[in-house]
Amino acid sequence: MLKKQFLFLTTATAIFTVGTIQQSAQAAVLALNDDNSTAAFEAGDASNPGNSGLIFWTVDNTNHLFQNQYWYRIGSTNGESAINSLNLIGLTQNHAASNQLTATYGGNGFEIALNFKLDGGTSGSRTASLFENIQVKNTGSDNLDFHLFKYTDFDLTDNGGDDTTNINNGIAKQFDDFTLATQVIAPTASHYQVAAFPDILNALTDNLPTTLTNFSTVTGESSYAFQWDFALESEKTVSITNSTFLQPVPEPTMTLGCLIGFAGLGIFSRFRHSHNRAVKS
Ligand SMILES: [Ca+2]
Ligand SMILES: [Ca+2]
Ligand SMILES: [Ca+2]
Repeated sequence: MLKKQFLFLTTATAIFTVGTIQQSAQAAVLALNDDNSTAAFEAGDASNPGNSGLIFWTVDNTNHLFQNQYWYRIGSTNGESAINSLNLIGLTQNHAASNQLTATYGGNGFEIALNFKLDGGTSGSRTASLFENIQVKNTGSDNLDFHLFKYTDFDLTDNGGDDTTNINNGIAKQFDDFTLATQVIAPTASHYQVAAFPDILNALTDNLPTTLTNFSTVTGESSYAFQWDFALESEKTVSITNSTFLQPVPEPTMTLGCLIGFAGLGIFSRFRHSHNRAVKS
């Protein structure tokens, strides 16, 4: 315990410059900033499972994210825990509100290091990217039956009710009329799920072991998750990356959609015309 505290204070004073972290490891919201984009990361605060991890991500002043967080489980008998319920043993950012940060959590026989890098686009472009790397290291002598969950709740263009989400071949796409979010993960997940909100959040916060269902498409208020199951040997590290891109819904897609719509109406009209004639004759 003393060693952990010492490590924490050393990290905080040597690298970190935002004062709040020394007051309480349980309440630390850090900003990430780059060009047209800002995100906020709640590193601690285990009191509200829906309010930890990344808690917003704006692009050109429009927020698209409600939550982006990791849960884990060891073995297959208990429920999952959010990583911010672990001890926060390191929180590093070169300077306040720079575009990168790393949070390190210590558990019983393992450590989790989570690294974010935000890459905003030019002002008005409505594009931005977020790169995440999460490393789970077995620091003990026993092998760990590890289950890691990445949970994402976009509410695109400030409203999740008109969003459609689909996961296909390990790529999650969520869109409304204005914004497209694409998330690419590596390595391939063991399981995934798209569900109406808050089904997945409830599954990750109950007391039962959860295996995601591989359900792939939902329209309306929703969130999604990926699950990696792996055997983590002593002293070994598993690394998982996620790249997420926000962009405007491409205009050509909308135009093509309109053309298909008009063409479809034309065909329907002709069909109905000939059908009516056939019935009448
Ligand atoms: Ca929306
Ligand atoms: Ca569960
Ligand atoms: Ca949502």
